Order: sequence, then structure tokens, then C-alpha cells
Amino acid sequence: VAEVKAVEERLERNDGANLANSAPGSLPRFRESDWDDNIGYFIKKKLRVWCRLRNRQWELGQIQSTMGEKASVLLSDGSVLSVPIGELLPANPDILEGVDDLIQLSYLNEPSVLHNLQYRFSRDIVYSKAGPVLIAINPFKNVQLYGDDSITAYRQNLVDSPHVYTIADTAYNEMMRDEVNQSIIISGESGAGKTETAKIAMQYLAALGGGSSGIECEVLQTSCILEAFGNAKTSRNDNSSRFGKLIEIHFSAVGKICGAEIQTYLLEKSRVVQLARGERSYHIFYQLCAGAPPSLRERLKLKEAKEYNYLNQSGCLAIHDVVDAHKFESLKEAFNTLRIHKESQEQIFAMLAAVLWLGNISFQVIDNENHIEVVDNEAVTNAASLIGCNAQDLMVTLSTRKIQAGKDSVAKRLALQQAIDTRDALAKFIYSSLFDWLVDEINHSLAMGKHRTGRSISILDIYGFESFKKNSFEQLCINYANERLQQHFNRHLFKLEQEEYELDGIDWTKVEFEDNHECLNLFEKKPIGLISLLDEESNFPKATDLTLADKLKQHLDTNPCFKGERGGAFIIHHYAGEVLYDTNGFLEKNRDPIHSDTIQLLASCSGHLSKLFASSVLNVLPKTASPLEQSGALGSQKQSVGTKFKGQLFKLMQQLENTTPHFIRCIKPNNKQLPGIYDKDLVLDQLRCCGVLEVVRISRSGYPTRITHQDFSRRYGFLLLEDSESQDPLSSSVAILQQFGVLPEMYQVGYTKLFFRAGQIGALEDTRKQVLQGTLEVQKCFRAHRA
Ligand code: AD9
Ligand code: MG
Repeated sequence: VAEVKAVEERLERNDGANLANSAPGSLPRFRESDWDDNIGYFIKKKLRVWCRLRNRQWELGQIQSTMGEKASVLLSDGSVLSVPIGELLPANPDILEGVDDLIQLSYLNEPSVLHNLQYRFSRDIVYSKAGPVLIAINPFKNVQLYGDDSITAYRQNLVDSPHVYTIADTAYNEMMRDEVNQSIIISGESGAGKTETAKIAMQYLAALGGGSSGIECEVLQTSCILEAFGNAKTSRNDNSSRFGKLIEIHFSAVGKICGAEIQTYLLEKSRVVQLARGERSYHIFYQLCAGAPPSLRERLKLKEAKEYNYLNQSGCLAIHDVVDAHKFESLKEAFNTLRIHKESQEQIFAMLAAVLWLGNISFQVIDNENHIEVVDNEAVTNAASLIGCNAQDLMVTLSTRKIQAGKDSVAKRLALQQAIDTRDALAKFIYSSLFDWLVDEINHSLAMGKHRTGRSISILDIYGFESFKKNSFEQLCINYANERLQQHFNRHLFKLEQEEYELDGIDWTKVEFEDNHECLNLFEKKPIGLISLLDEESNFPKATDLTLADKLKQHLDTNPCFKGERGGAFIIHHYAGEVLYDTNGFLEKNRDPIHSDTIQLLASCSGHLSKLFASSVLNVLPKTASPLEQSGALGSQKQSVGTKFKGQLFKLMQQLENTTPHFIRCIKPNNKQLPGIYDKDLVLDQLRCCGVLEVVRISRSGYPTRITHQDFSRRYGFLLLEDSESQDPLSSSVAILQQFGVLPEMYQVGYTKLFFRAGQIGALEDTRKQVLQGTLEVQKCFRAHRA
């Protein structure tokens, strides 16, 4: 009773707020803003400080003396430097060198955090925690952290250093314990290691949830297929994912994998027909060209990759250290594992070859109005036969357009650029339909019977924030998705946290964090958000990319995240930095038109295509006539790309909101894709822009584990030595805490919940397990005795 009283009093006084400053560590903590007043202490104790040199780099040193606004500092190389006090920051004591979790650091300034991560990175320890978030620094080489032995060690809790495995393990355990769906959300820049991290998590879950059905092998093999069709070499990553992916893995009541479902987001279609210098199209094309056996080559009339215009335009056909032919073998194995029939495989390869041959179709200008006709060569013949249509029909579709004139339709000859666009649109349509169809097939193979919700783990691997010299519609969509994800992250780690403390009467110092709702507004506000405005212009036949740019400037200039630029350009201030977009091509990419003549051609195809693309073709067939349809383009019937993507994102966010999230932030240590190089500025930029430093601050000053009085007393009440039946949940909770000697600074008692600092519940759980184990043994003895 006395203890409860004391707790209540504390609740009233709300003390404990300062306890954040007395966590373990050999130094008294002070706010870093009070640093100036504490320099004397550092001098007296000869403590280490960070000193910023002229080149802006931070070096470790010791303050010798101060005079006015300057201090003389002894650096590790023996030199003594006179620097302004403003260029000094406290460094952590040796004992904290390379700690697992950044929240353990006494000082959280940027050089300290960077140094801690670098210390670990240079020892091949690529994982660290930032409170609840796992930081993964891409080693760009094989590190001895994975494989069966390591998985076993993590499963048996023999090791507890930060790892993707621990994240997957926690998600799995929480799912089994609470029957709540979980998600592992992986983010980071292009090349930071998201896709590899997702695979590592899947491997662990497959080991945990593998059974006799073998479905875990199928789940793992999906990566091989999706990477072949959805990844490509870019300037930043030799294996860059050009689509977003959510894989939802379902588990049975006993914790075995019983099915999975994959959703994909916004495949970059333009890559099929157009490549930047030094980049490649999708891996599968090169794999097919290099790996197809002679009989298949003959059937597909296949040539080497260098013979195809869609592949040879970028001056890059191979990837260092990758043998495409071997990859083709692995792909076929993956197809077999996922039970994609031989017949379907053949059709897939035929469609790929068709796309390649389409790219080789050329046009000849026949009059001075730039009108063209299709050059009748092997490219047309091969493309038509692979698609399953008549070569003559294909030529007509690519060179003319039917125009409605009263009741009759007349064919109008196309100009060169129109013909090229029509051809490319067909190639893109075939490829993206093939991709969607493949995902459907995979889902079909992985489908489980009826499943209960509450037992799934979703892994999200979506393209990271992108900012190039020139940014187009694709970057706009990608960065929009990242804004949404950032908001989810903020909500969970900052907002909800603050709200929960406040609701439960817990005092704590507020942590300021960047809120990105203005930027999301910029995209989503109706009717004058970027996406609505883009759609409006896309539906307006006379609009151009420049009129779009004007419209955006006119309506969005009041938003602080938007800045109109000269020409067709504009800047968006994203959470991760400013990005300059060029509207050139925006309207066309948003409309993504496919001509009705083309669709009719595809609908009339015999053989493979009709089966493969039945649903895609149906999706774009006109339902009602519209003004644009008179000109034959089907852009207006279907949803615009931007709006469709927005819808997908909303659905994704909804899905994620119904899960307990686990966040992994991947960091790219250098832009060269090389091991052993740690570019501090680059790392710092990434840490800053994804809010990792704020998370650490919040977690250190906070109580990440929380549990209601009821749940707590129910779970641990039986451990009480004294009878707790008669006590209310709050009193017995307090009694439990007391009996187990949990230090007062390690928890706070809220109105409805207990709040614990990181790691506290773990110790209680261990005791509980031991006692339960002991009881079990006693029961066994008892039964044996009776028998
Ligand atoms: V992108 O946004 O799809 O362009 P990701 O997915 O973030 O990007 P990815 O996982 O593809 O990056 O990693 C890039 C490369 O880094 C891989 O191809 C590996 O060569 C390398 N990598 C990443 N993680 C690891 C790792 N844990 N161990 C070894 C790694 N190498
Ligand atoms: Mg990737």
C-alpha cells in the first residue's frame, strides 16, 4: 500500500522526467545544449572531445586550456590546435566505443554517432540499433553474419547482437504470442541494401517456419524470378529494383509458413524501350539471350543481346562479375520450384523475344510530311509470329491510325515519331502485362486455403528516395511513396509515442521532429494537389508539359514545399532534401496511352497472348466512348498512372497500419559500391534525412516497452510470493516490480499502463520462463510418481 501511495504521489508530481539523464554510462549526462558550461569538467578530467577542423572533418582530441572563445586542443597525432569553442563537442568515453545501440551513448552528437557506426563497420559489424530501429550498413562484400549456424544461434538466443535476424525473430514471436500481423519495413537509398536485407529476413523466417510442405523454398525462390524481371543495372546499383514489393507471409497456428502473397508497385516501364548511358534493361532479356539452349533459340529466332536495339542503345550489355547464362539456369529452377509449367515458361520467353524484335522494327519515311511505312523485314515477321498475330496486321497497326469520320472509320498514316511511340507503347504494354501476369502466377502457386488474419509477416522493399541531376515522373512517384512511408515511420515512432505518454500521464521531454504533412498535402490535396492537377492537364487534349508546369506554379506556389522554376521545372522540398523535377514527358507518362488499334490487334491474337494478357487487355478496352477516343487514344478510359499509384499507396498504408511495424534503415556507406569505404558525409546525410537521430533521442528519453496493469499482473502475478488474488492490478503490478527489484528509474507507472525502459521486460520474461519450466518438471515428476 505504501508503495502504491508512493507511486501515486510520483504520478502526481510527475517526477522521473530527469531520469533520462541518469541512464548507465560513466559520465554525468547533461544536455548537450549546456555543453559550454561543462567544458571545465572535460578539462579537469582530461576527457575526449570532438574537434571540427578547417576541412569540416571531426577529430578526437583533449582540451588543454581555454581562453575567451578559444580552446587549445591536443589531437591524437600530438599536434595542438587553437579552435573556437563552438567547434567542440563532447566525445563518449572509451568504454562506450562501438556500442550495439546508439541509445547507450552518453553523447548523441553527430560525430559521436558517425564514429560509433564507423567503428563497427570497420570490424564488419554492419548492424546496429537506434532504439527500436535497426540500422544496416551495406558492406558491399560477403560478411560472416549469415547462414544456418548463425540462424540457429539467433533462434536459440545464443547471440543478441543487432541483426536482421533479431528483427525477424521479434516479429515472429510477437505474431505468435499476440496473434497480431507484423510488418518489416525496409527503407533506404538506391543501393543501400534493401532487397538483400529483405531476402535475409525471408531466409530467417523460412528457417523458422519451414515445414514438410516445402512452401518456404517457393517463397525464397520468388526473389530470383522477380529480380530477373523487375531489376536492372542502373548507375547506382547493379541490381536495382525497378518496382516496389510487399510480400505477405502467412503462418499456421503452429507457426509454419502456409502461404504467401506478393503485391508489386509501379514497375518502371520506360526502361523496356529507353536506357540511360551505362545502364541496362531488365536482367531477364540478357539472361535469355545468353542462356537459352539452341532449340529454344531456334524457336524464338533469338540473337545475341547486342543485336537488339532495345538492349544495345546504352553501351552496356554486361555486369561485372555476373554471368547472365548462369542466372538463366537459376531462373528456370525457380520457375520449376514455383510450378510454372514448361508451356507457360515457353510463352514467357516468346513474349520477351517478341519485345526484343519489336524494338528492331524500323520505319521508312515516304513523303515530305514525315509519314512512314514499316520496313518489312525479319523483325516484323518474328515479332508478329511470336505475338501470334498476322505480320500485315502488325504493320498496319504500327503505321496507321483509325479515325472515326461520321459512321465510317478511315485509316490515317502516322508520322515517324507517332509510329515509334506506338511501337514502344506496345512493347511496354506487353512487358508490363507479362510482369503482372507472372506475379499472379506466383501468387497462385503460393496461395493458401482460407487463412486467419493475425498470423502474417509482411516485408516491404520499396524503391528508396531518388534525386538525380534530372528528375522525371518516375522520381516524382518514387519520392511520393517515400513521403508516405516516412509519415508512417514518424507516426509510429514519434507522434504515437508522444501521444501515448501524454494520455497516460507520463512526463517526458518532447522531442521535435520533422513532420512531412505539408509535403503530402502538396501531392494529395483535392482538387489542387499535384496529382489532381496532373490528371486535369492529362485529360486536356491541348495541354503540354509546359502548360502543366504553369498550372502547378499557379496553384502550388503557396505550399512551402513547392517552388516553381524557370522553364518546365519545379522543386519539391522533400523530407530527405530538395529535388528538381523537369515536367518534360510528365503528361505522356501519366496518361501512359495505349492506342485502341493496338489493343484490338492484341485482342485478336491467337495463342499465347490471348491467354497471358486477357485481363490486361480487358482492363484497357473502352467501356464508354469519350472525346479522346475519337482520336483513338485510350489514355482517358483507364486511370492515370499517378492516380492509380496513389490508390495503391493508400491501400498499402492501410495494410501497414494494421500491423505492428519493425523498421530497418539501410545505409549506403559510399557511392562506389565498394567495400571498406565509409564516406562520413554520405552516411550523415542518410541518417539525418531518415530521422534516425531523433529516434535515438526519443528512445533514450523514453520507455519503449509498455503493458497494461491488467496484462502485467496477469502475466507475472503468479510469480508473487505473497498471495495477490485480493489485490487490484495496479497494486499487484507494483508488488511484482518490487519483488524482482526492478529499479525505479527503469519504469514509470501510468494511469493504465506500465512503461519500461528498453530491456527490462526481457529479464522478467526469463524469470517467468524458468519458473514455468520448473513447474513443468515438477508436474512431470508428479505424474511419473502417480503412474
Ligand atoms: V534499389 O533502391 O533497389 O536500387 P537496394 O535494394 O537498396 O537498392 P540492394 O539490396 O540491391 O540495394 O543492394 C545493392 C548491392 O549491395 C547488392 O547487390 C550487394 O552486392 C550489396 N549488398 C547489400 N546488402 C548486402 C549484405 N548484407 N551483404 C553483402 C550486400 N552485400
Ligand atoms: Mg532493391
